[in-house]
Amino acid sequence: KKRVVSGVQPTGAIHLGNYLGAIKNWVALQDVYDTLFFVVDLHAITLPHEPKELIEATKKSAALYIACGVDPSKASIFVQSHVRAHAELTWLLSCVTPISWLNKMIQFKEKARKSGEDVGTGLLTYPLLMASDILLYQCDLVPVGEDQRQHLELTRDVADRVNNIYGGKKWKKRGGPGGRIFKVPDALIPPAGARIMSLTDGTSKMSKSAPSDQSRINLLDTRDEIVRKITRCKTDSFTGMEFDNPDRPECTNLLGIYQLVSGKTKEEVAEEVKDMNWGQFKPLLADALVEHLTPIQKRYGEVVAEPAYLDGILKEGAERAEVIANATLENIQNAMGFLPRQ
Ligand code: AQP
Repeated sequence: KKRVVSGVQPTGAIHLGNYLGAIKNWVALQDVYDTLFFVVDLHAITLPHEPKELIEATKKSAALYIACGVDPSKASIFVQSHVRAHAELTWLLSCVTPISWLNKMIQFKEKARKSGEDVGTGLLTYPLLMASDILLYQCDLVPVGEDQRQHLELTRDVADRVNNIYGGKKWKKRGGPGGRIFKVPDALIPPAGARIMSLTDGTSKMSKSAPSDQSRINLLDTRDEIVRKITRCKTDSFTGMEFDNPDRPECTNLLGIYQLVSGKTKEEVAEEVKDMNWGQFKPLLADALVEHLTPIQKRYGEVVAEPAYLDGILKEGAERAEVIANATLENIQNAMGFLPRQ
């Protein structure tokens, strides 16, 4: 089976964008691929954070993966920091990656601009932690949204560079088995329409870090919160509802959300809503969201009510991940000339 890895940062509440753009797709992937899904807590400290919130968000994220349908009997679910090889490999990769490659990363430039002068080094080297997340598992495919494409390209370049410098015959000469150190992964492009936009601005993505909670639906929002957010979300003065009108980004976004949570096709939705006005469409969307999220919230309640169950899953997941990750780490350490520990 081909292998797929992916993760979400525990930096705040998991929202509808994370769910429709990532976690919901994992549920389909776990039936086809060998999958590892982790809570990427090491990534969550690149910007200043509150330790108490991190530990809570980490537990919450893992519980939500399961509540959304990620099945621990099919996929390995674990916390990134529990597998130490992630941090160790990042150091090794940082020593073979030119700084100029990292300086080119658009996300770094944007986040550094917002954070000012005291921005941590981790924000620059973040893509190498992501490269470690992927390369440690010798995975074939990585589901990536548009915003992560550049980071995956970097991962591929770093893998090629390590394979060229330390792999193959050179590695054999150093006493290693030779061959390739890292598998070079490909992007798995998520299904179309999976980019969910803000409820207050249809041209910017729904995001955990946006200051206003009104801009997103969190997976654990109550019925009242969902209804209130949908009632207040940005609209326009056109009549009728339609997809893909460039002057109506909010309309396209909300219809897209409705399509994904109702399980209908785009054509079915377009036909159903074409003569509606916003006042008719909004309650339809709010109801569909509540109906879709209620079973997830119920399952979430059951998972968090049994902490030992979640602990057990995370322990098992980390143990399985560690076997694969440590084998890769050992290979690259040997190839780089580190004295093996006896
Ligand atoms: N709005 C979105 N639509 C579709 N997919 C989205 N993802 C995030 N936002 C949307 C996907 O969720 C996964 C987890 O991403 P992450 O935890 O690395 O966070 P992020 O991509 O930086 O986005 P967030 O969650 O909103 O956080 P901030 O506020 O930091 O930008 C990824 O697969 C991502 O594509």
